[in-house]
Amino acid sequence: MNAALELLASMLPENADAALISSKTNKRYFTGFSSDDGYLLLTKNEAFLLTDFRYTEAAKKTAQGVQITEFKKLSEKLGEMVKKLDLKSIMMEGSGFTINEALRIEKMLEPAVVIKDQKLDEAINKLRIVKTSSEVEKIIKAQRITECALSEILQMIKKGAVEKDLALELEYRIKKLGAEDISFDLITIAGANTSMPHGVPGDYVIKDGDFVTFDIGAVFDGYHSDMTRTFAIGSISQKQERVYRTVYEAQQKALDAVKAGVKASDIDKAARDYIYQAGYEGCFGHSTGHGVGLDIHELPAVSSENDTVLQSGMVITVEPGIYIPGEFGVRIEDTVVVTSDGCINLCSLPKDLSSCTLI
Ligand SMILES: [Mn+2]
Repeated sequence: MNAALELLASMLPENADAALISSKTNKRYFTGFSSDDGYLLLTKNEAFLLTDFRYTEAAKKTAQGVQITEFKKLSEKLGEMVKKLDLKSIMMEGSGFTINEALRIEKMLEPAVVIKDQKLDEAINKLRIVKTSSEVEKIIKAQRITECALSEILQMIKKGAVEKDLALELEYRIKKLGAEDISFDLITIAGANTSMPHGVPGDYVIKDGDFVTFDIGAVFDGYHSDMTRTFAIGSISQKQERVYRTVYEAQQKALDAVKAGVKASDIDKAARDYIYQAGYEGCFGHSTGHGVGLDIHELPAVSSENDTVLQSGMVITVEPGIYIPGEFGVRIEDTVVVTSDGCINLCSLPKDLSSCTLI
């Protein structure tokens, strides 16, 4: 077994003989191997990756710390393993299986009993929420690719450009620069569309005085990056300028509040209080951030509801925004690593208004 698998095995409660893991990202987290199909079966001292013929060769090359176990019929193989390993009780992920799949698997595991609680998910989340240095390295690599790609197309962000052309061009460059994928459908929206936090790039043609929002990221070796910059095209109104400066300051307040020992909700509060006091209550309807890793949105949520205490090694986004429907919106987002006395910002592109003003 590898270190991550050993840790999880040591966290299995006494009444559980094994854990069965199905979700793609959790399988990747524990084995380094990514596939939609197959299961990870972990006992207290052994780990097996159950896979079918289509994935056996790739799994043997890539998967770490597990015995690759090929199956022709999953029900037969699972039954055989339950018997051979003398498994009496098995935990299953609450979030990795659909109800149909869980019912089907539960039958296959008989006579072992499936433990139905959240404990396995909690144990996995506890490991995944704090990143190792090698995980952080991968997020940094994804972020560098994103910044490089954005820098390459910066001169295209101007009057006359079409939103979806910018998204396409950026996606091409991100992949060309070595990313395995984009983090999510890239958001490159402009003008009145920027008031929709997750607007979809379309045929809109950028004009003078527009804000253009880029919420973008890449995936490197499974790990995501996430960054948002809002650009001003030519000259903007005083109202736009005030909103930009308010978001900029709010983000700074939130970044200044990040350090180990602080509650996630306090980071949200730092940004939210500043925005509300500036008169924009009701214009910031999403939370301030989220964890980032093998999933683009993972724990901890940086929201007013979440009192999780930040620990060194957590990777979170800080992304306040102000959105005025029908007019415009501004969001500024960085991804940071929490440290004992603050944070390390993984985003190095400037975000002050003069740097983000393009002609
Ligand atoms: Mn984000």
